[in-house]
Amino acid sequence: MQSFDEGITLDQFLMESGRAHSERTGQFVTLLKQVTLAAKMVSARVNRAGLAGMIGATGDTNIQGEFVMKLDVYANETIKKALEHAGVCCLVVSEEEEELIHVPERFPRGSYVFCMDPLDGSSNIDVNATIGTIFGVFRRKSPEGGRGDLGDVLRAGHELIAAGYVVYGSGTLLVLASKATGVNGFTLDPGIGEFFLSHPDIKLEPSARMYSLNEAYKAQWDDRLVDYVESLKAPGKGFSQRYIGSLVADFHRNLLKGGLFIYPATAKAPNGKLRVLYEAFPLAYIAELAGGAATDGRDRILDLEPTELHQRTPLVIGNSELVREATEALSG
Ligand code: P6P
Repeated sequence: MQSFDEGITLDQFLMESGRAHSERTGQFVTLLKQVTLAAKMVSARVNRAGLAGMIGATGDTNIQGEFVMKLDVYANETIKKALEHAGVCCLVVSEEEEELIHVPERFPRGSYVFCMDPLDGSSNIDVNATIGTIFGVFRRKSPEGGRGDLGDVLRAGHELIAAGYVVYGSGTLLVLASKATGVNGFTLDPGIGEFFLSHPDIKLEPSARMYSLNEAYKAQWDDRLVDYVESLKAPGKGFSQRYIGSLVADFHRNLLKGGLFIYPATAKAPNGKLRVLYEAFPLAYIAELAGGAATDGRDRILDLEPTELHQRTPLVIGNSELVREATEALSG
């Protein structure tokens, strides 16, 4: 593949991947290009949020009952607008909206379905902690050209054809995963507004000694989880603990350095807190392509079949060996 002085651009990579997906219509590559455009716009806004008065709640609450930060609203609208007119998808599912988002009649309806958390970790916005966008892409099941329906989204995670996330942190990095291309990371050069391939063919670091979960909830955990986490602290195990409180940031650190992330069922959240369609599914898809694993504490995440749009699940994700140990402890 040809590259500029700085390296391979995301556009070049996508054109290659279009061929790798033996894509006829070009819709898949166009969809990912539109996501890239939206990511650049959200990144610019996130980085100016403090100055642009975008920090702070709108005073509204979203369907999750969380205070909606202005950047959440901006990210949701920006990504929807980038997709709806491009003729690449028929439906969008967003954490920010209770119902299915149908592409308006005035636009052509494409072959794909886009599930997203437009701005994950938004409770960290006003403390300048890393936040991000998480997304998964299905090919529609309903007839081409139609509005699409719940059957296009309430389906097993292993039917995803691509997934990714963007972390808006010290830099902006987009991680893209598909069976044809594996897991690859692209870093934005804000000076020229282009993403460059910076993390080719990401694989989870095998010798992982990091665990990540919110231990403040320990009193609400299943006793088997208490025992398992305590076992990680045993002298000589060599584990360290990190918890940013932003799923996309905690996952990204583990993807690059190896580790185990757990958001378990608790007394307060008996089905966990994280959402199946636009948090657990995309990250589980990425983790498995990077050589890792993801379960709900018993079953493989990608085998789940949600019955509701905003269904929650416990999540155990990261290095295969650690996920296996934690899952055996939780379900044994
Ligand atoms: P807790 C952020 O609000 C979020 O949805 C995820 O990004 C993060 O992993 C989780 O909640 C943190 O939840 O209960 O530990 O504050």
